[in-house]
Amino acid sequence: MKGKSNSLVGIIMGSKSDWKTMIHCSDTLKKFKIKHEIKVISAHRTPARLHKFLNESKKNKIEIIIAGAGGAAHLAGVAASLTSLPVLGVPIESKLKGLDSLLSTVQMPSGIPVGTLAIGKAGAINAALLAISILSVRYKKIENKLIVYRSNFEKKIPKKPF
Ligand code: RP5
Repeated sequence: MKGKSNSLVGIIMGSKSDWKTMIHCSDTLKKFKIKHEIKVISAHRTPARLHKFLNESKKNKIEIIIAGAGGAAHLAGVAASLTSLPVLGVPIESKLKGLDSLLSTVQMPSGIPVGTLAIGKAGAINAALLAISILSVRYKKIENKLIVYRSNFEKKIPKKPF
């Protein structure tokens, strides 16, 4: 049974400035009609908000957390330490072109994993697609949509480069 929010995915991001990247994650989930929550939550600026959100996520039966953050991007890692839900991390493009964000998100020491995607827009889209793929194990309707998406995606790839 779903929780009162009905959302399957929770998207969090360290700053409002991350929205221009994370909107692509939300748009991809929307294409699959997957309900999701979107919040600005920072591990260092709003730690209490992070705790509250993750506690409520469990109660609201959210199944996957997607966290986008830039710079010293510890949001996904801290979120993963506070929940047993799968956490996908999107490194936001930063002053250092996102390399700092990528390393901060991907280099989790063993024990608390973060499924880290690519830097920026591609990562935001792929985080949604990976969440969809995880959900498709349990939800047949989502699996069917993913099969159609993949088949259409393949058709869009030209056979020749010219
Ligand atoms: C991080 O710091 C955020 O995730 C954002 O990518 C970065 C910069 O934040 P702002 O200074 O734009 O608010 O916590």
